[in-house]
Amino acid sequence: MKKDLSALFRLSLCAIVAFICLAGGRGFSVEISRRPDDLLGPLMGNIPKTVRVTLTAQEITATIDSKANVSFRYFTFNGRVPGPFIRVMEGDTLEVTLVNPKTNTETHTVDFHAIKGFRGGATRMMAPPGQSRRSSFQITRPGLYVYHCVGNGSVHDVLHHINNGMYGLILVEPRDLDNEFQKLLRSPNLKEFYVMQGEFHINDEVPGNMDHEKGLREDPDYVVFNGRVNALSDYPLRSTIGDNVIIYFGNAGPNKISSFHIVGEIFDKVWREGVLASPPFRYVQTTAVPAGGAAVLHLKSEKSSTEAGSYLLIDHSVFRIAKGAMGHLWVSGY
Ligand SMILES: [Cu+2]
Repeated sequence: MKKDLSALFRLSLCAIVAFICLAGGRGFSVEISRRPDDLLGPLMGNIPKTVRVTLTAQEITATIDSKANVSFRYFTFNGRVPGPFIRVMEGDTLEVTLVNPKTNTETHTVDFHAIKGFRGGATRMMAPPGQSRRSSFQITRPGLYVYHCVGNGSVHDVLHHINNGMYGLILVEPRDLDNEFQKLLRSPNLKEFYVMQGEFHINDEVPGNMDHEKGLREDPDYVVFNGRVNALSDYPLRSTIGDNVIIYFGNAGPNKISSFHIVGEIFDKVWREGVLASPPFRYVQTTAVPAGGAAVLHLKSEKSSTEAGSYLLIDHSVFRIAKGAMGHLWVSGY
């Protein structure tokens, strides 16, 4: 009996060690990517309200490159990269709850570029493992904004937590119903998508961890859309000819400016820098989106000028395609 228990103990130990090795290094498969259609539709009503959002910091090991069998220890909001798409209207109050479970190892917080003051909310929302924070903020400026973690607020943590996937977008719809973007939201056959570009610098000696030196050299291993290689090929953007397609595109960086382009398409309207209070640019081939910035892109597909089929989403700094910066838009006929 004693011998049996000892064998059982050894077997359990082996299983635990194998799990830790796989989870910390290569071959542990968890879906990290948020699907591009995972977002709530346009807001209804025009009365200022309180929008409540809960963000849970989750430190997760997941596959970043299934072909090369590479895993990475991500930091996420709500378990996916990017974090949830948050949608409010100009003049609303945003009530944010940040939960940092005690199983985490890092202090987390959130800096909303849509908030004026309080370092974007980061000073109020900073929570060590096992604690949570709640605070409310007035949202006064329309636009498409990035939000991201800055860890404990140190320079190292700012780089580390953005590098590791802790970011998302918040859309502040203009309250003016005559605003051109607001009118687009009320047009027929609307298809909205959520895409974020991010770079990952991975330590060769400690698999799964960030490589600070590669970050300083601005030499990422991966440049990807929605958290991992092939995320937007496995889960492409899907539309039909006749649709009004909107892509909410954000660039987390941490370093590079994205030259976002769709092969064989021209953006009919681009609200550059995510500035919705100004008129859009028309007929744009490639749009530059800075690290920590965003853009709202509109594609009107028409039978006369749009071919059904597959379109490639790329960063037109084309060597980044070899690092993963590619996805697909599938356009079907009637
Ligand atoms: Cu964090």
